[in-house]
Amino acid sequence: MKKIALALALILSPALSHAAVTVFSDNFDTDALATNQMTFNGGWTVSGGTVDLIGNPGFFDFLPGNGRYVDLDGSSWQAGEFHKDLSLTAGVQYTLSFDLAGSQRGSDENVNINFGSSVDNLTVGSSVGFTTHTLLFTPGTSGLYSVIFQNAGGDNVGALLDNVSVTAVPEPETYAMLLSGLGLLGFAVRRRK
Ligand SMILES: [Ca+2]
Ligand SMILES: [Ca+2]
Ligand SMILES: [Ca+2]
Repeated sequence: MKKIALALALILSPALSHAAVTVFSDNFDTDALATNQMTFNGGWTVSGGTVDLIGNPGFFDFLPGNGRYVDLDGSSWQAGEFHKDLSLTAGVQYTLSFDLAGSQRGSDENVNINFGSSVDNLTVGSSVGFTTHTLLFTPGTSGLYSVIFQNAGGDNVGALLDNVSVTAVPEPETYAMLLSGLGLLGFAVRRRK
């Protein structure tokens, strides 16, 4: 029983310190450089237009030092909807974090961001560097939810996107459920003995 208690303490200690759990993380650095790129290692899909995968080494690398990143308006005169589905749990608060930069090519850009039912709309000046933004979402029911970035317009010059992540900090009720579940388990183990 002592061993079980120790194991449980080890399992629970990171949870009890309210450590954030990373659900999804993508810096685009392993994706292939290409205009109108449609294939992404992070499982993104592009619909209704295109995006470009640009950056290091020297492929339209407008902001060197960030590896590779996404130009949200591709090279087909139609900005694509950049879309990633994630399986999320009811009652857990999720934080979408992403770095957005201006086009670096003279035009201000407007980007609509959806995370589940949460919406944000950002206008980024051309010369703005990568800046971190966050958007919160707590699903009412468990299931698949979307992260969507949609650049307005279709002039082949878009805002730049990098370092997209979704993290979760479980609610106190989740811990309570977890602890009562473990308590029952301990009771069952004792009874068997
Ligand atoms: Ca990157
Ligand atoms: Ca482009
Ligand atoms: Ca534009």
